[in-house]
Amino acid sequence: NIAMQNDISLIGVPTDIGAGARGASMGPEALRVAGLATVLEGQGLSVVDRGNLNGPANPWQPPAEGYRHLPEVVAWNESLHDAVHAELALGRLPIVLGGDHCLGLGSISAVARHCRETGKKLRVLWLDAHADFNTAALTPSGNIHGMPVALLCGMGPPELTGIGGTTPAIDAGAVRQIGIRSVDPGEKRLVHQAGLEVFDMRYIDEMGMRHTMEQALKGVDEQTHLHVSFDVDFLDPEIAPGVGTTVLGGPTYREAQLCMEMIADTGRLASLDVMELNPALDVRNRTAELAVDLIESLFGKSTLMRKK
Ligand code: 6HN
Ligand code: MN
Ligand code: MN
Ligand code: MN
Repeated sequence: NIAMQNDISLIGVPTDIGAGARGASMGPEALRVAGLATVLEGQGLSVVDRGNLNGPANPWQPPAEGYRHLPEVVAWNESLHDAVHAELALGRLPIVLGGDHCLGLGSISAVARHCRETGKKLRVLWLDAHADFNTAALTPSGNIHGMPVALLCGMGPPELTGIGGTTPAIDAGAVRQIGIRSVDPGEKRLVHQAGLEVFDMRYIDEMGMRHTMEQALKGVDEQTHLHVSFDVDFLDPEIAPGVGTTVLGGPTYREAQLCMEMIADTGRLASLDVMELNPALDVRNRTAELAVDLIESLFGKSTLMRKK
């Protein structure tokens, strides 16, 4: 792990503006209460909590022309983009405490901009039950948390796809999706059309998490900026009930641990999103504690010292 940045910045983004259920706005505080900073410090990292960003309240309106809360989603993502970019420019490793997954747009557009500025090669691991690859024409809900990957790939309204100044913000080839098990019919066609590399649950069932992660991490080297966008609904709802859009049949505790450990082993993790945690739906902060436990592994905790 010698390559990994030691200075961590926590950025809370208390909003559920892109979600279909209220409550992800409480995610940042639940992660803090579950001990995130202390656990990272226990890994020898230096942690600064930047507190929470501010943004518009959730007006809880129905979708308009395929998007729910478009202007508010723009405002939150612009401010997150600036915050993440500022941390990266300081040479720090930002952890975004969501908030719903529409915030992946602001976060990853900033990471991509930083990669363009520094000549780094971007790899995004998208850990999720969902592909989040909808557009206004395809979405069954209008909820923008179902769209961030498509937005990053340049599909959507310019006020969102242009955040960070370059459209598309990323190339679809930079993304590896893992744990996918719920994709809407139109969204499925677009995933194929864009050539997104998806390791869905069927793949993980048949090939195992170890082989899956070997494939997803293939090509990651010393020039790579590795970004993990961790939607907590990636996990099986049996162990992670505190999310708004549960889907049966996700990775078990051991599979999720292995996933995190294999990412840690690359030593290339350079930014992280923790999204969709919904304390209003959780049971005694159990899902937040599980997320923190997995993040500990992502930052290198292993059961025994291992020679590398
Ligand atoms: N998430 N595909 C569904 C939709 O409404 O577009 C669900 C999206 C869930 C998004 O969990 O980040
Ligand atoms: Mn998601
Ligand atoms: Mn999801
Ligand atoms: Mn752990």
